Amino acid sequence: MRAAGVKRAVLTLGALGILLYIGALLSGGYQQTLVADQELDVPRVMKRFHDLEATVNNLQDLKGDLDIYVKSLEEQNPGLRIARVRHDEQQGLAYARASGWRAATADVVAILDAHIEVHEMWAEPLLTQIKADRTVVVSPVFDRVNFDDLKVIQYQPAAHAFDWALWCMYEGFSPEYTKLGDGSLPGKSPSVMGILVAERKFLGEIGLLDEGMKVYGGENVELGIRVWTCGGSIEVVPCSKIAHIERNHKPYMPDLSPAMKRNALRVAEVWMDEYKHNINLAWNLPFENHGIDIGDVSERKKLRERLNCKPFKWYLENIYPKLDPWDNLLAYGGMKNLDANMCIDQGPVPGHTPIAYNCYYYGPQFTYYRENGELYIGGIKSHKYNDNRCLTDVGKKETKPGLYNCKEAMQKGMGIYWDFTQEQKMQVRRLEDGIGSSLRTLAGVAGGSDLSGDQGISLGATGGAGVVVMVMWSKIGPSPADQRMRMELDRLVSSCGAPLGQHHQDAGPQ
Ligand SMILES: [Mn+2]
Repeated sequence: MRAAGVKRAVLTLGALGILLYIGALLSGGYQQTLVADQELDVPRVMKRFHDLEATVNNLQDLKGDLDIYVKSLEEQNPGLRIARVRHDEQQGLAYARASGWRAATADVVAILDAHIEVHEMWAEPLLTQIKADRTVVVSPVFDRVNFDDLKVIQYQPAAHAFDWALWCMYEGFSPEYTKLGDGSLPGKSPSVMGILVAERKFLGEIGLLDEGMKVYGGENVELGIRVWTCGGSIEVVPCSKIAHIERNHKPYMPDLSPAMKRNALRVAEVWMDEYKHNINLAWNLPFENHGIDIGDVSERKKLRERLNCKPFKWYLENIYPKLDPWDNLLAYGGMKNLDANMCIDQGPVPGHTPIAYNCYYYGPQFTYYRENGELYIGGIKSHKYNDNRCLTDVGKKETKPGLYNCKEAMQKGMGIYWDFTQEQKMQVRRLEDGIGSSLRTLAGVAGGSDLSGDQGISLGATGGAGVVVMVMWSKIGPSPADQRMRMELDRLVSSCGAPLGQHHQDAGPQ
């Protein structure tokens, strides 16, 4: 039955090309892409490929043994033709997938991981969408297969999203979609997780994948942004299901972050316009001179120009409004008390008490200052639906500042808006209900001479004892392209130069 179903769909649209990407191997090996142009039993073939990957454990098995296996598949399935594309060295996921696309001849290509299996009738709902609109790129819904016991856990349909570091995640579909009340309808998605099905020629017209990316990561987000801004769309199709093994590690590299950073910086440079530095922020990289070679992006920039793609701002506003644009961020870095030579730190987690600590400028000391006066310690969230941890003035009687989710702090009437100018004392703004009825200053490090342990931070009335100078630093230099950042790293170690600016005058809790 399912063979007939697939064939019917295939007859409508021509042969269904299946690209299978077999991951690069442990020892920095090469990658292979199998391309099957066939009109037979897609699920069965997929399963065979999956079995193949499961049994292939070293490079040798992917040489002669693979040839024999491919041949036996063709013999068992007359009409099936499998082309294998072999690379002599590791080329990265985007390149490997693109080379499979180049070898394909069918009207539609499916780019899949090797460690998946498809459910019955997975192809038809995808092909239906593509037949109606050749510019739509579709993804099935992935069930999760445990890597250890191979149990299948059903996943609900969801949009494929990402954060500013370009890690992917699931998100609910839009409210408009939910209102329709029909969970079988395809839902719009800002990106794809990686697996995708598209009209072959359309995928080529819009630039396939960024083959300048290395190893792993980011190529799916690049595709998502590109498809949307250059005239296409992306849908997750609930009626199409596959099962995907979530591996406990990726075999091609023990630490993916160097490749992720590089690839993300390429996406930023080509597609993100005035928002590109958010990638640096998310990865804590200097805006300039970050020392990461991103390769040549000139061809990708030309592609964007040639396709006359919309600005990234349009994408943020219309396609991915849940992503916080971080456009009202004035500064980030660490915040140092010059007198005590210590930095503000989020303190123990779980917990709500920031501390003064020796400056080391890693995650727990990352500080973000927003135009509205909010000041986050210990990180900033990529999505509007996630709350940040605000430095708060808990109340008049409490002399220690707190660290609470901003919305929660607001509801409880705590002071979360701070006036800060470089080299000045930092004050929480007066609130109506009497908290901070006189402006209170973040001040004082208890036992300031002892720098060995956790130190208290306190709040005092303006002009009172313990007024300190706070310094915010940033790893980035001032960039004409981005006036948000006005501080320099060298001021951290030298004499803390120019003031941050007068930004606080027109800011406030509107
Ligand atoms: Mn995978």
